[in-house]
Amino acid sequence: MYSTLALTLLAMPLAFAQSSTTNPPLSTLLPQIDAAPSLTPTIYDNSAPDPQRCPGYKASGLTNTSSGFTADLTIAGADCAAFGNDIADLVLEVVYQTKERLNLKVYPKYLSESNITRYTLSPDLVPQPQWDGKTSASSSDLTLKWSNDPSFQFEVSRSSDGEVLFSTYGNVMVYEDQFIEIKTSMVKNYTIYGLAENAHDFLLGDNYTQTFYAVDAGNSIDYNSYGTHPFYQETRYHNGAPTTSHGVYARNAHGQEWLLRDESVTYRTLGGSFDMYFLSGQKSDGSSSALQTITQYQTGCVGTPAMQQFWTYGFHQLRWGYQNISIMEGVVQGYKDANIPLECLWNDLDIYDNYQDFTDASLTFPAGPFRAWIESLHANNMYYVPIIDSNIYVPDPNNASDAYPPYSRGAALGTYIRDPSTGQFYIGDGWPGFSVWADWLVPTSQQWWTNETSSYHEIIPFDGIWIDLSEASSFCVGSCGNGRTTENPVHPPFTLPGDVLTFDYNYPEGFNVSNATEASLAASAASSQASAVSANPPLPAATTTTQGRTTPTPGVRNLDFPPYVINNVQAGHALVKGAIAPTATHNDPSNTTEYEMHNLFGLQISNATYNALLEIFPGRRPFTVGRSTFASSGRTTSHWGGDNTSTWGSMFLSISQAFTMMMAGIPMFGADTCGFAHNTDYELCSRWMELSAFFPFYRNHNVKAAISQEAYRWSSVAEASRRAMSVRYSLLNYMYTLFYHAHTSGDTVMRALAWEFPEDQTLAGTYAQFLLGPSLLVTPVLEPNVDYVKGVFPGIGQGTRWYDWYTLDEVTGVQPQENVTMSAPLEHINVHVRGGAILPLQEPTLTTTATRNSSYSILVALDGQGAASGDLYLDDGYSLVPNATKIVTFSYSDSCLKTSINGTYHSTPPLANITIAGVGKAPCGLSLTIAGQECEVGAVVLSHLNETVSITGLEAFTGEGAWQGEMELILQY
Ligand code: MIG
Repeated sequence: MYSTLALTLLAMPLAFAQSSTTNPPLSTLLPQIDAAPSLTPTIYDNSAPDPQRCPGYKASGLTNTSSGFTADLTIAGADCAAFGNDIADLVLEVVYQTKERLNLKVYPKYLSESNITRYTLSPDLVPQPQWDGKTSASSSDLTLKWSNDPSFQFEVSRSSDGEVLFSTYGNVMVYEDQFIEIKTSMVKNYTIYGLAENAHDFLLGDNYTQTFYAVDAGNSIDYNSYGTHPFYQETRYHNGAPTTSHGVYARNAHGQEWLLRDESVTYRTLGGSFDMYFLSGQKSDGSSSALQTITQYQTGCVGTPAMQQFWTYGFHQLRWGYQNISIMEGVVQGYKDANIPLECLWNDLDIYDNYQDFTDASLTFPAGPFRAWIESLHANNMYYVPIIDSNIYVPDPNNASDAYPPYSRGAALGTYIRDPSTGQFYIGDGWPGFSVWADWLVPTSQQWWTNETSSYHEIIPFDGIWIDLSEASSFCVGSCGNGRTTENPVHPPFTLPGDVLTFDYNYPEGFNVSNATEASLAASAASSQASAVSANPPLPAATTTTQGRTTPTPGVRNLDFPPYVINNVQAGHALVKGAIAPTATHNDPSNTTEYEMHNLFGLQISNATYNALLEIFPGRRPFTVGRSTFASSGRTTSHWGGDNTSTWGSMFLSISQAFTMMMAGIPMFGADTCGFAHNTDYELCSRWMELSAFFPFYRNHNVKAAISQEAYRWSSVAEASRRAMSVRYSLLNYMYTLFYHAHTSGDTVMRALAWEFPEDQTLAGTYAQFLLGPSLLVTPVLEPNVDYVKGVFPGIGQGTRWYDWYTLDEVTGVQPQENVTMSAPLEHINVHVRGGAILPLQEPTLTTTATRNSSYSILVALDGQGAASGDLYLDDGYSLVPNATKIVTFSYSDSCLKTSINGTYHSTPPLANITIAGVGKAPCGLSLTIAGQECEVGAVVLSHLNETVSITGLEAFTGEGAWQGEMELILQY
């Protein structure tokens, strides 16, 4: 019934033989160059000092300001040198910035030009929230109290009821040149969320450490990941009294850890200042909520997400290992033949000559035919996005035929990060070999990057840019290419997918049950490969040494090996491993080091790429998808979840990861659908294509040297994809309108059930289901070998009604909090519409362009009061500043549906149908007016099935466009 995996397995040696010939032979860059000393993370080091034994600070010289107060903080005893050199004199600044936001800053009193960047994060890099010019302590939602007994400590509470939100009482503040710490008491079994980016349960729990240090590591469950978003939201349940919420944002880009422990959270960074923002989560009526807290974070702290082009919500297909144009043509044809929507094709490193950005692989992707192929996509309303790696190849200076102009042009501008030991460029290692990285603090770097990307666009007419390895990842330790660039191009210090003996034989959990024969074939192939590798290792093993914790030295900062060892996921945990070394310097006047800048590279290259795209496509919303992000990245970039695995566990975690990305203000988020590393199977891929259809960014991506996983490869995956995509494409306007609200007001797109139903404490840890916007409940299957799924219908029994998307049958006979078993055949994903919603729909087709031109319909799902509302945002779908927009507001009550229209954007398709679910009883007639004109009801079909009224044939009255005239529809009883 499903595709023959046995065949795929037989084809493996062939695939393997093909790719091994296209890679350069394993060569000079040995694993030793990748080795770094192995360290014990401080959280696991029992001999490490306890910073809470430090003396803390005393506040003095308090000065009231119109927005709060300032004071001096002076160390209250002998230096303790826990993990750095103590800084004796600090400044405390408390500012009631807005009604809902309180800022507390602590930074050194004596700053010089050379140390300023160590301690404060420039507003040029990351937005610095400001005082609104009017709020003061008396008008704030929040109250800060402090004491000097026994040392400086502070407490932030909610002014209205005194609820304590954050309190360092009983704990000391530690401020050293390589380590700062504050510790807050927390309520028992606290409920906090966020601290993206992580692969962890959405409800973070009180036995977890979130490490932040941007890292090139796939599937780094419970560790640091690609991005850094030091923001959490806390929910407090109060046994029947209204649930409350608040948030904390710590604006600091250093390597850091958040220690979530029983009744406390400890915040530690490797430097910088305390720049804490406390968000009340309160609305104007005084109540607080998670959604409001997130809105306050986005609108007040980091900025709201970029509006995306309409087409970007279509389905994207990528894989690493699309080795030539005819393979790409085959993929397009495969989707077409299978009648599955396909919007955008992507390429990985395969398009480049020896992995060098902007080059062309002249044999496999010759520029002329490549361009012609992209133009053929454009002619069919499809789009194209290539990868651009963050590292820039350094050509062999002795080999004229190795010239690489993008490098030389940047070198002439001095645009790269430097190696302080030589003053020359820092030369690490990437896919093409020894490489450099742009220093975005050099003002001309933007111009260089714009020039490189726009020159490339003249040859390869892409529609967006995918930025990879922006952590920034380096495959060796230190400036390993010093004096060795004549060896370029060197092979990375590990075997590559496609090199000998690297075939991936892993399959998802449950594959041994559904595909027993194939699973045992794969297992024996894997074990013979493993024996072959151990008999004849393709690369010598890396030799590592163990290094103890460094101790603070007065006047000296050890940047590569700071005394505090964060729990970096890299083997051996050293900061120098897998990334540009912390000692590398930038070219700004203070020669800021990577130690300060590391977590910001991804933000900077995404911002630079956004700016470059604005030059390439003036006035058009840039589409750039980046891997490493920082607080505020959502203003310019989209993001995918990075290197997950083809496992059910990975698919499950993608929902939690999505929620935290929504909080972080990067709603254009999606996971590599069907899984990146390892082989997928038809079952996982069917379920994942269904699930991701409800994520904003919908892309199937796969590692090289695993089996193919395009949606048309298996009949079940194809059918699952067609069905789920038809739901998605019907709802493109709903998604787009959600983004409009995210962009304009900081609203979220995918939502946790707990956010929409805050009074139900049983939802605090629910992340196997989610809502898209407020109105669609998605209940995916997340485990193998089942044809049912369990889920809850939040709010049911308390007035909320739910309707099956496909049948419009109302969910009945369900108890509050009941875990309901729903039928879920392999090709079906359960989607329910929340009563009270009005959804504008269009006809699902194979492209977003065709869908945008198809007729509209309106789905009204009535709530317990027989009412509903909704809205629709329209514009041209691509302009940064559209010259016309339109907002259609829908409301339904007392059997009457009304639209009101604001704005002049003209969407031409007519309105075809109106469906109203949950009416309870068939009306005997109806009246309809559009733009004040009575419409001939006789031309309208009225039907009644399952308590649903559907009115069809409205095109006759809306030929000028569905939203040209306000409408009033009255059902008569
Ligand atoms: O070192 O370009 O996350 O999506 O396929 C791996 C090859 C580099 C990592 C990305 C992945 C991409 C892969 N890249």
